[in-house]
Amino acid sequence: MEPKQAAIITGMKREVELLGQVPPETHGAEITVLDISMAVNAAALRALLEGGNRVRWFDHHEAGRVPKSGLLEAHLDASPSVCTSLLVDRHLGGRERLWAIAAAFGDNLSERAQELAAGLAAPEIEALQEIGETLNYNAYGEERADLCAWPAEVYHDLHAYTAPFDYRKRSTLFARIFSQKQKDEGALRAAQEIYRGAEGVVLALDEGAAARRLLGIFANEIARREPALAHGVLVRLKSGGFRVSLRAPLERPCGASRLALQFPSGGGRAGAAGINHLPESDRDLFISKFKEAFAPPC
Ligand SMILES: [Mn+2]
Repeated sequence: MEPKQAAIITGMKREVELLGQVPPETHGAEITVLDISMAVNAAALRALLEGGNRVRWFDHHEAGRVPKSGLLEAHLDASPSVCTSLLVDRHLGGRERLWAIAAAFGDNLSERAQELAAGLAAPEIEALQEIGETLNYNAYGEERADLCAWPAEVYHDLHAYTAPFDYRKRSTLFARIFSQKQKDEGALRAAQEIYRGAEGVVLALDEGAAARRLLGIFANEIARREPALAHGVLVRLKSGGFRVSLRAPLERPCGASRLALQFPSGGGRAGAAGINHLPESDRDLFISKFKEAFAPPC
């Protein structure tokens, strides 16, 4: 809406300390910050404001203390029904609503996205959902080489399109990411069920780029499909043993960290936790502890 000559700084999903990558000698610049927490970037923000830069910030993570400065314009809202694109949409008065809907789908706010999409035809809604979910998928990986395309490249490609439906149809970069996502989904669907009980399911799959990129999304998806069950995904490592990803039942989000902490490399939260390395010889022990940890009432 406000085209400017700009340098783009971006990262993978968990690379969120991005403001520190703005050269510290920057003065009098206009900086737009999207979808990263102000709390984790507080020191860099303070320095840039002291350097006389104007900063405009849109975000939905915990912000911490917001500095008082005439140079800072903050659009912050941590309520679970918004994402950064919906905050930008609010600021723009809905002038680019279709892109906002696509992005809301990408941030797993499909209910909000569906509400905003009321009145669109089903194939249009599907195209917006594919755009959001595919671009969100492209942010995941353990290292940069795992990503199908660097997000800045995606930005420049996408920016050339006015309408998302055109982008969905014509962008070859998008098509490449979309087909890789489908391949990864195929690889993860081949996961083998090694335990199923009244309290949950444990799956095993092989280590590889598909697991590195998609495991987080996959674990959330299977948890949603069977919300009464706990889920464990064992990724078989080439070097031996497993890396474990745990989700408590969505209907009873407790037990995951309690189970993970019974192993030396475990950690996490009550609803979602993990074990960095589970030796092959501890597999059966893990399954018996899994049954214990999620046996109701957990
Ligand atoms: Mn977000």
